[in-house]
Amino acid sequence: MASPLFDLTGRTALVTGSSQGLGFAMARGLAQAGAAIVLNGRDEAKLTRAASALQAEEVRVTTAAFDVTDGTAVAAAVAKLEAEFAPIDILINNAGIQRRAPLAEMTEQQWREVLDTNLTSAFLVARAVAPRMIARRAGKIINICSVMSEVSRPTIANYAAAKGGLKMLTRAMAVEWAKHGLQANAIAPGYFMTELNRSLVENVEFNKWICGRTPAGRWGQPEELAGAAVFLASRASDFVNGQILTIDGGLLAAL
Ligand code: GCO
Repeated sequence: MASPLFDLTGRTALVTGSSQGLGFAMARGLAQAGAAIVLNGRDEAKLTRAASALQAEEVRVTTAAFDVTDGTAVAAAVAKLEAEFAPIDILINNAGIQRRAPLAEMTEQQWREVLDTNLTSAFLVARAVAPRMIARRAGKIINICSVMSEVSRPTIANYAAAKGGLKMLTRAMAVEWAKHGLQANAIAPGYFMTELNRSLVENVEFNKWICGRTPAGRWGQPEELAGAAVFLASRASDFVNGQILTIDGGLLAAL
């Protein structure tokens, strides 16, 4: 029997980029703790499949297909959800992409696409959701950072810059919104088996390096983020603000 501290019954969570991967795994974890779920993505077919999977587990779920980098679309989608589905109590800013390239060869488009999707979107969605949370004097915002909020590696300067910025945006949200009863925190995953990392997992040399570089000696599984998401979405974290909870098998602890 889970402690009532972690019970999300009666709460509604919007998870961006949640038709698959880490976003879907966290959405499912919140649902298993009792939350109603809004799945977001741009591919309606993927969203429908993801929603069906949750409905099969008797989850109250809806989908909202909108581009998290388009402020007008974000504002309209959030207004519609609040009016027609439920007030958004929990926001997980998870949407993220990768456009890998050596920095000196990186195109402006590769830079801007990653910064827009991985950083600016968190600002745009939080800006749409937070005023309503402030009016209700309660809300949980969870930004999905990365170990790349702290370190980088060649070919992902755009991703590391975005995730570093997202760490500081998380703290900025906490500083401005904690007095209104909101808690803004972040989860920083290490290397997880996702579609975004398929090319890395399938690269024998990179796979060997990651398993050696990570004290746990393996890649993370998406469902291993659910516990941290439930904690930061629940009453158990009501006095936690501006924190980055790293889930990386010990990677950042090791030289
Ligand atoms: C890469 C990976 C990483 C991971 C993750 C680690 O190219 O090194 O895509 O960026 O996705 O962000 O937390």
